[in-house]
Amino acid sequence: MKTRAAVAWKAGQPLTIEEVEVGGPRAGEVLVEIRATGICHTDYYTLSGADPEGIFPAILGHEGAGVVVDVGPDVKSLNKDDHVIPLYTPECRQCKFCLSQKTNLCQAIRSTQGRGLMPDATSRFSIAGKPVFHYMGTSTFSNYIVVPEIALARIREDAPFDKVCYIGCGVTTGVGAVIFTARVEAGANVVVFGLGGIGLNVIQAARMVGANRIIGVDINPAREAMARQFGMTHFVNPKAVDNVVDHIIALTDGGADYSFECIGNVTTMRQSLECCHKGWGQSIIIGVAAGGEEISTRPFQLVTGRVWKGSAFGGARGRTDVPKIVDWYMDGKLNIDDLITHRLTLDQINQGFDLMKRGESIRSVVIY
Ligand code: NAD
Ligand code: DAO
Ligand code: ZN
Repeated sequence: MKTRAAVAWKAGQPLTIEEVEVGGPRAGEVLVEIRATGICHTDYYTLSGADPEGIFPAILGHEGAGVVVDVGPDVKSLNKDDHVIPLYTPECRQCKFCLSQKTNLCQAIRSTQGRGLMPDATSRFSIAGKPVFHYMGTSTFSNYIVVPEIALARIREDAPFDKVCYIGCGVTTGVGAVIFTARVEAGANVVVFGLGGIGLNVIQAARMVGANRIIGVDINPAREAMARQFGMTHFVNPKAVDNVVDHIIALTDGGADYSFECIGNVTTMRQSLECCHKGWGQSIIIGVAAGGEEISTRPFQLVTGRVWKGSAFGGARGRTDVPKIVDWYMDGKLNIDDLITHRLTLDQINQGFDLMKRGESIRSVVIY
């Protein structure tokens, strides 16, 4: 069949809207009509050329929601008309990683997904007979996609696509980092570096679990008002203080119990560790730094009890946890609506990237 999709032909160039051929679902695969997709910083990271794994031409996008149109042979857990969120971190429930219960990083399809291909090492997308690569196993900038069954979370049918698409990445990444990775407890002091589409979700989850002080750090003063609405108690603009680490240590009576880096900058990653409380403070790295970047600190920071950890997709096991996060939104425990600042058509998708680059949007959502 044919679909409309925004194609990334080359790093650094705007996407163009094309008619793309989509092959039907093969064994274990599902054809999904994407109804809405968010535009995340990671799509920009890949499009910019900073992503060492970036492959072109490709159909980007990894934050979607839609409806099952057709299922291939051997698909057992999904049927036509089911509502789904595609998962760039799948959950096969059978690989060593899934069975360990220690990580959400299922490896069942990792090697082909990382090469922009389906598990049988081919692409379902083509233009004029030439293959176009998948992206993160999802490619939600296409109206129709083919996805392995293990990379789809089935969600309730009353959840609005134009809101819950954001659970496909940003909401789950921020909320999950607090709940699944750090397991922040009530009364903890939390510091969040970067108050964008991820950081604001860290903030609302910290409030949800009953954190005490929630300190937000951002160089964009326009982020303060929204962050306060989501639960931030103190704002720090690094440009307005002498030393951001000393400032946070003073604000938190010795340092953060938990800090979250939601920028992707190795300098703020160091600050995020070093503002943690001696003996127990944990720094969770969420931001993705450019290829080749390295982090550093004095090892004594770790010897004296601070912990450096990372979190991918919030530590969430997608098929298990994403439907729960949809319930939290539908029950009013999470605010997604106010984070979606712009709604666009597919033809306007490059405007979404421009808004993000100028720091004017939190989330732009493309509605098909
Ligand atoms: P965003 O652009 O919406 O937000 C980033 C925020 O950081 C902005 O408000 C910006 O003003 C602020 N900022 C930039 N430089 C700063 C500095 N030096 N000091 C303080 N604040 C600064 O981005 P986002 O969508 O929230 O994504 C944040 C990061 O998370 C990106 O690196 C993205 O690739 C990554 N990410 C990681 C995962 C994961 O699973 N680990 C998932 C999605 C996104
Ligand atoms: O299993 O090696 C692996 C890859 C896991 C990918 C996790 C991606 C999380 C960070 C990228 C940001 C996604 C939007
Ligand atoms: Zn697995």
